[in-house]
Amino acid sequence: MSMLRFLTGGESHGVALMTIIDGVPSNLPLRKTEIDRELKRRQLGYGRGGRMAIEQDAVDIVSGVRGGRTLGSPISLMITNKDWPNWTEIMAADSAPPADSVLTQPRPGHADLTGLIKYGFGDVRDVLERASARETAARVAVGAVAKRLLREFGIAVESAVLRIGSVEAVSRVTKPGDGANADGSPVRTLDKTAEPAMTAEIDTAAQAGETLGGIFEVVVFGVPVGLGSYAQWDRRLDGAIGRALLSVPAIKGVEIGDGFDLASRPGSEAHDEIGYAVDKGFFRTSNRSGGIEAGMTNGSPVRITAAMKPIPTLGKPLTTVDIVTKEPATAINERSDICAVPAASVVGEAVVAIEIANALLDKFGGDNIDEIKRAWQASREAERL
Ligand code: EPS
Repeated sequence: MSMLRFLTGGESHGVALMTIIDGVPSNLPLRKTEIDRELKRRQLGYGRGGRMAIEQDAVDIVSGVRGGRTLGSPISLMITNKDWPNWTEIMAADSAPPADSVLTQPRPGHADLTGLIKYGFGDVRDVLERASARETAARVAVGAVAKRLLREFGIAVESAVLRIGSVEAVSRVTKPGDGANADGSPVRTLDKTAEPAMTAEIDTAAQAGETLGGIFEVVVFGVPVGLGSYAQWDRRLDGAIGRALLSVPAIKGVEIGDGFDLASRPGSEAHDEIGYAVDKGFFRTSNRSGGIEAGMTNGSPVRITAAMKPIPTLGKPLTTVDIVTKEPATAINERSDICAVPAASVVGEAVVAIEIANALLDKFGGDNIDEIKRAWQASREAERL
């Protein structure tokens, strides 16, 4: 089920990144500044590379918004690549790239080699331009629209970094506003003790020609009961969230709630017991499930963690094979980030927001925002049985 649909297009060093979002209801207040704020957050983070010094990502709203409100028509967004003027020859649409620009040494861990084989190319650039994590800027723009929709219903999607390399943070997102607090940290952690150790580990990695991965969490506050469904596999919200996060470049693992840790516990310590109070209705005494049971939100905050592998473009490149000579070679080393976990946490918020917004529209429907609010209000009253 997809009420909210979108595609992205654009190469990392092409003219621009684009997206068309279909299914956003009418009369939703939406401003360019709100989208730009999210794009800016994605660019930040200690350990990012030279490209982020060039770009100042900002959106052009091309369609679907008039007078600061959505029209219910497709919303087309464009993020121009500031770097494009430096790439007009190599990335030209209608003339061959210079012969000396051809890249033939694929990076282990990136899309390069498999992409070359799959699409029948002889230049790694034909693959890396689209496989680049720059695409996530477009998804963050879509996520900003989804977040704006969710805000109308008091739903907030927040995140923080829990690990960078070997350094673990103990503080977690526990209340609305913690995500904004994490924005105040160069590594988006809430753990002030871990922060200097994290930045030091990034410095050490940079000196060694290394890159670093990590773990971040995304928490959604204010979710109503019953987003998603057990009735059909592709309506299970945990499945949709898992897919969305695993489709972000370099994400290799996703946990909902206590995730892998639940596997080693007895059943009596793995679930969330049910209580009832007149003032707040049904509630859970814990949140081990991460707010999702049987593919549906149960009213507790939705809590997700995701693991990011280290970026495969290394200052000290790995061994590969030149696709022309078939001789051992060192992998190409485009400038890159040392660590992009803080940025990935912002991307994580975006893709989760899109899935929650999609599930919300699926449940409450409606062409305009007021219609949806009426259905949402009726459902909230029904939560108490
Ligand atoms: C990125 C832009 C890219 C990379 C990075 C993410 O820019 P460039 O290739 O010009 O340096 O910095 O992409 C990767 C790390 C990757 O492996 O693809 C961005 O906008 O986020």
